[in-house]
Amino acid sequence: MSAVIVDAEVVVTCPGRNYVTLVVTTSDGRTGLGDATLNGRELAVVAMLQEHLVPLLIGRDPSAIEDTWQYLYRGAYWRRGPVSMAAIAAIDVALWDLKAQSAGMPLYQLLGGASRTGIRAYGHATGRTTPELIDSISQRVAEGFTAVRVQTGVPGLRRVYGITAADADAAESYEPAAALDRPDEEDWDTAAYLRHIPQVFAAVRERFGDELALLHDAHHRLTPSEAVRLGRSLEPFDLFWLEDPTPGENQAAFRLIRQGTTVPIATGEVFTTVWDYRTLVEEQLIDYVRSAVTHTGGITPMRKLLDYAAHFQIKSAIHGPSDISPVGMAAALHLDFAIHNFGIQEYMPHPAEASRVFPAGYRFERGHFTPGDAPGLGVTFDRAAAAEYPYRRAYLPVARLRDGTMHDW
Ligand code: EZ4
Ligand code: CO
Repeated sequence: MSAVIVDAEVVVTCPGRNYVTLVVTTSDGRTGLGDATLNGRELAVVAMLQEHLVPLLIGRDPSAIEDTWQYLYRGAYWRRGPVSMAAIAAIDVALWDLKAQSAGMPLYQLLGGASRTGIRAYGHATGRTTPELIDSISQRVAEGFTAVRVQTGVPGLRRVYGITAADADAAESYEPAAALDRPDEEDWDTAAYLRHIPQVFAAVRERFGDELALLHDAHHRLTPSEAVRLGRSLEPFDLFWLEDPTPGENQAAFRLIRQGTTVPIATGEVFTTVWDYRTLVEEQLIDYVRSAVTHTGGITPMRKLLDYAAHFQIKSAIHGPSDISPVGMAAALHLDFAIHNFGIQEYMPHPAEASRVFPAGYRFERGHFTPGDAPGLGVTFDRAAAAEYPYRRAYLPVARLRDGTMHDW
């Protein structure tokens, strides 16, 4: 008789930040890992898994990945949404991990094999002032990165998205999800931002030359016309992309941006299905798909989404913040390695404690990753180490305008 799923355990751990991990065990004693981390809403996914999805897995055939995905997605009646799709993603990735382990192959082999020798990644640079930012970019370049996301403080604003707080450890604080009772508050002034950014990119280009790829994340802050103004003002500095210029719920807004500027556009880190991309892809309104394997239902739908995008000359740029665990990062790297339309991979280092909890086989060298050749995802989960770091409630910040009005973060 072929193996069945006998257990699926959900483990929450906080090695520097919260992670939700699914451990699927089969009757022949194999285990597969999935990442179900949804930053700031972690326990909602835990409940979705423990209360609703794990009971459906027990006794199922672990090799029937597509059928299990359809069973959980169509079978719920209530489709989409980040909580459901993160829960389904963890199951899907754990089943791919199991299948690749049984085959004795690294997962990328099951996805078609290597399409490249290395996975180009971009690192993160941040500074409250331009000299501080230049130092930060220099560090990334010294580490081997050939592409860097550049975020900067804005004069007159206390704290904005992506900027290290004065009292924080710069290496780990791009994502300020903080263990506080209430979200931290950042301030925002679009006019000040639009005035400041072009001179920052001028200084960065001047200092680092033409070759270094520069990326920037507007983090959903702008209207389409403001995005056009920003895009145009950055055209002389040859950006690799402008990310999330405007909130993505209204896909048609991207038509206005596309008509107004030639800056390449990346979006989708908060999207959860292919439907969120339909207008963007069919009308070629974006250049890069930012979805995370962890938040978009796993490897199964991500492969379909990226193959669909490929037919419209749109490339991958899988979300890789430190709130995706090394399990989710490994899943992204295997997919990156196999698909044809790979663009770039985001990389934000995990806290050092997280590397203890999730020993991973992927490697970073000269700005590029390789997923490793261990069977499956190539990541293990140290349960004893995980138990040393209990969950801590944490929230992402919010942003307010100068008069106190809530704005998009
Ligand atoms: O703010 O992952 O491009 N990366 C990003 C991230 C997101 C966080 C949210 O959980 O915008 O830093
Ligand atoms: Co982003």
